[in-house]
Amino acid sequence: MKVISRRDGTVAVLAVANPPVNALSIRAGVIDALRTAVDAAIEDGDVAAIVIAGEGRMFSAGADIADFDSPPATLDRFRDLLLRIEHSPKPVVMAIHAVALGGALELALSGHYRIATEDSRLGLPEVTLGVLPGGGGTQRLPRLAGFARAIPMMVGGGPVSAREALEIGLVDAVVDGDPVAGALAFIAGRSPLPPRPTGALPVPPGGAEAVAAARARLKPGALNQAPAKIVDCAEQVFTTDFASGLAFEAAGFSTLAATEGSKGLRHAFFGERKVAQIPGLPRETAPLPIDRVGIVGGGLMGTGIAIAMLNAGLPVTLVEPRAEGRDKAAAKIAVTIGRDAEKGRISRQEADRRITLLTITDAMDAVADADLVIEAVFEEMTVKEGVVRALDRIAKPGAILASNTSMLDLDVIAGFTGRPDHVVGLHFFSPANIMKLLEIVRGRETAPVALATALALARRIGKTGVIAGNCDGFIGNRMFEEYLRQAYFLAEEGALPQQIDAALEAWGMAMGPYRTLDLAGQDVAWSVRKRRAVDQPDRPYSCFLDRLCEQGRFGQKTGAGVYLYADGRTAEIDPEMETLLLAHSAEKGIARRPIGDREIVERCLFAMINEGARIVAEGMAYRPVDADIVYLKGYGFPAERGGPMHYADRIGLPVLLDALRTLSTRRNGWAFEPAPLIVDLAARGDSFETLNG
Ligand code: HSC
Repeated sequence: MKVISRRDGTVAVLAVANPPVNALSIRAGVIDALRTAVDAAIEDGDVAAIVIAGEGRMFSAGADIADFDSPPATLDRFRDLLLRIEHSPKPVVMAIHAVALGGALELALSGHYRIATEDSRLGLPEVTLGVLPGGGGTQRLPRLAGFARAIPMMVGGGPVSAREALEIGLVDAVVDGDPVAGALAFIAGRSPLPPRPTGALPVPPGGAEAVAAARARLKPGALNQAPAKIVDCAEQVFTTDFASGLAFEAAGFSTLAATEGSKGLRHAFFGERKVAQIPGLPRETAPLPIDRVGIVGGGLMGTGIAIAMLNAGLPVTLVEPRAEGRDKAAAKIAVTIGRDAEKGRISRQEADRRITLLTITDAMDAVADADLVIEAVFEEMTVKEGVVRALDRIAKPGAILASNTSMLDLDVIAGFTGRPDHVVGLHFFSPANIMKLLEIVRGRETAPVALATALALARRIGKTGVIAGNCDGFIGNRMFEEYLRQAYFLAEEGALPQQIDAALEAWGMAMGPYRTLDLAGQDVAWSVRKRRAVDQPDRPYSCFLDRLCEQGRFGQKTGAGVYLYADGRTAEIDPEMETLLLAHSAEKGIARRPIGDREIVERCLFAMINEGARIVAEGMAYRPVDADIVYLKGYGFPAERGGPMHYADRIGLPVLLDALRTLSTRRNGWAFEPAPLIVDLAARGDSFETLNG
């Protein structure tokens, strides 16, 4: 039963019951069930008023995102329901608790009155999915809350609290406890309660100014076309009548739902949730409890990881042998958490509470009672070996031992312990307290419950955990290496670093490869290149950046890398780079040629996708979407493109395959030798999506 109907005196109480989030689904029959219940209540002579609520955890998370691609006539069933509620001759009161987002808030807006519990969040996040509020939200919200509040809510997508909603007239009362009891009391206290259709409210003033201000803030050429369309819809409120505004909005919704941007953002939404599923492991498998964390190594990484844990309220014991290192780590942690208090993100008391959760010591034994111990010591196997062997002796039975390695073999590390099933890799990205991605590395013997525990921990500390197999570079850096290799080749063949960066940034990457390298430290990539020269002599790199590194130009931290950083932050083009590149190309006998932006984007991305396909085929990523999420969360890949593997699907694998084959005939073409998985999928007419399960 998708809607539970009951009577309380003369009030019909209708509760949406579609766990886990009460999505207002057309395909699952929720909309039809609600329509039937509303019709019955309106027609029932004994019913004087109607309350609509949500059963369980929340009012509702909105329309079912999986319905978006249905034909407009199907989507209209949702809109017809809202009009039916709005025009009900009996008053309809919405009883909101916890969450009323998107279509759920639009459902609430179609009611005549709204009651919300203190803990409620109300918002129109459609823009984050590349669409607009398509259930009348763009026409009803400005009428109720005014343009100055409504437009930022729709363009920004962020929710408001129940209290804010009350202030702006979005809800009529905020209650403690049971929302239905609150709605019933609201009705009882205001008898008779007249129906009050939102669509019939007078248009408030200030529309033209608010629309002009919002238009001025739009980013030209943005991949997400929803903000501009939302502003157009808001304009309709004061330039046309309600019915025409609704029709304009409905057409805009379908146009946006068909854009690449919306498809990419929806793929990202579902993907982010899919990566939390471990194939073969029942979803209800309970993770192991983590109540205390030990971290060994108080350097940059260890300190960042400690801050991430403390911010989630987890007690941390940080072990650092050097007194100077301990002082530095303590200061860094206090300053970082203190800054959150200064900026008003948390209260001073909360900051103090978090800092008291920290113990810093030089004694490794202090982690004996931790449920999880993370080693974040120097990236050198012999150093890791000593620490991990000691930890295996010290840590209590059943505790998880994690390595923060970004490049060493996890199976070798697990072999230093008597509990390889409880060893995982936790590859944090720097700064570890900020970056959203956590690659969770699965060793040969890692138990699924240890992975489930790491995933739960990631969520608890506000990160997206993605499980990666134990291969060099895991998912992210292994694909990034191929992307960088092309960026290097393109530079020695004729493009300048600033052109390569600009082309990829215009395509949507948050930062081009050269600016990324300058930020991360050119020395890091240099050490990888040196390692590769020994490991993989048959897969050459361009070595022009090595010359830069030999001069100590390691990027932002040294004031110069590929770019110059006079103020320590802003990248300025260094004319010397062109001189260096011309000399390098001449020395290598490469005739430089003009290179277009399209070639830059294709070569960098196709090389990355090709490696992604190998990673999937080897089982190093469970599914292609796992590689997508790594890129969206950790590498500044544009969410509207849905991640590299999704982007490949959008181009079409046969087209990608043709391009790979052509590129494989050119200079250094070995890097484009098509991955067998792409060949197979293209031959079968399949896509990466078919492997996502
Ligand atoms: C919208 O409402 C469009 C409207 O303007 C109407 C347009 C007009 C006509 C349209 C008709 C179509 N749909 O996040 P969790 C799943 S756009 C489908 O882990 P939490 C989720 O995939 C919508 N599924 O839970 C997951 O599935 P799994 C605007 C949805 O407690 C499961 O529910 N609303 C779904 O951490 C649990 O989700 C939003 O953008 C949905 N709307 O967080 C809100 N929402 O178990 C999106 C969730 O199989 N949702 N699922 O992996 C959220 O932000 C979060 O889910 C909550 C709960 C904060 C609600």
